Amino acid sequence: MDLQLSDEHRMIRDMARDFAQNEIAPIATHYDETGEFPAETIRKMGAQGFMGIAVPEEYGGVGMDTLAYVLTLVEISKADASHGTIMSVCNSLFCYGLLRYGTQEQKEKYLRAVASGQAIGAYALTEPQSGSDAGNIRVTADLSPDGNHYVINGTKSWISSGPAARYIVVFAQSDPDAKPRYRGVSAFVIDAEQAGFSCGKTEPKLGIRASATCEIHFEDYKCPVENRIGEEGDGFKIAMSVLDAGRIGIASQALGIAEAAYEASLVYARERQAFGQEIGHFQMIQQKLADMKCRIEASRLLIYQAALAKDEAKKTGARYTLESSMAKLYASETAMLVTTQAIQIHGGMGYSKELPIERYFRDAKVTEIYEGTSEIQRLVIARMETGLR
Ligand code: COS
Repeated sequence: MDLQLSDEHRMIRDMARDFAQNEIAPIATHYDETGEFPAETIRKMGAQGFMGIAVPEEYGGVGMDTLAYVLTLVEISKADASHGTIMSVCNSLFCYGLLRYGTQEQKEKYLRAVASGQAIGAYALTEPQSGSDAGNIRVTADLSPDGNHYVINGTKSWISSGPAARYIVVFAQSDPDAKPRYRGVSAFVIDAEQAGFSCGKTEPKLGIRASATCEIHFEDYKCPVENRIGEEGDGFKIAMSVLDAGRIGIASQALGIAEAAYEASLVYARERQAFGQEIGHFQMIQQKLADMKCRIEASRLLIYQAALAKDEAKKTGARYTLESSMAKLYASETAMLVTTQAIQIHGGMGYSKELPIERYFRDAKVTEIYEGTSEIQRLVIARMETGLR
């Protein structure tokens, strides 16, 4: 694995860092406290090209690779994980799926709008009864007798960016008799401004509070046949392969959160005095810092490996499920460990809302849950390694 960043990679990372520190970091606390959606900075990120980094320029993106996306997302998440969530969903869960499986017309209409930052994209897989058991989908998509459209009915839950999204990739059962059930799932791209779509309750969340998350409802929503992504019954595999890409994004978000917490801890360890000296002199603090640093750098390597595997897969068609799950598992558990230790190092100040440390801790937790819990990542890794299901 070549660990040297190219000039181009360094350039986009530095640009993202400047943007994140100047535009996002100063407002992060406000949006965390209010839970408002940060529409203005998201619009600016769209204008910078941050919503379609690995999308070719012909479809409104920046045309860079997955490593460029990772570097950018780490910087954004370091300033504020909520902005990181919105960015990750647009890039990975929406754009990647359409780029890989969409028709030319779908790419022109929907991919371009989201990749160029003109509209927000979302991804709707989870339902009240199906989180980890993603194949157990109850939302239905019935083909009309004239074969022109599907009628979609049901509820999806925990939809990141749901209240703000214009276009959403939705997974629904188009063949309820299929055995196993996941073989009856199809994927669609829907327009939230069409009749039959509505947003339900917004989730009050522990962390990533500025990234709006809600239920969405379909009531006789008419989805034209040309909005189906892939063939009928391909939906579950499309959902899973898109999550392979998405998990690299969440791993990057987790790394950004961990870096922010670690850097704050370093500064504090150099400055805070106790027992007549800076607390960084104490071995118990040193041990924490050393473990945090090692976990962060190991996460980075796993994420870069997954990013390279994903780009390689474009040529070979191979799956990078293993690399992606390893990166997500390790980076998210690192984010939780590092933010927990960061609070400990900061003591009372870490527990106070006067510093962002407690926000990092709250934001880190979701990375062990969404886009596949740590338990699901372990299951995926073990299945890939043993070949057993
Ligand atoms: N890429 C392509 N195809 C995949 C795939 C992937 N990453 N993962 C599974 N598939 C395919 C399998 O090859 C299998 O295909 P066949 O029908 O040809 O055999 C099919 O999908 C079913 O796979 P599997 O039997 O492994 O499905 P399970 O029901 O056992 O579920 C888990 C697998 C649990 C791993 C899956 O449901 C999962 O990832 N759950 C978590 C969902 C999630 O992350 N939710 C968060 C939503 S976004 S916030």
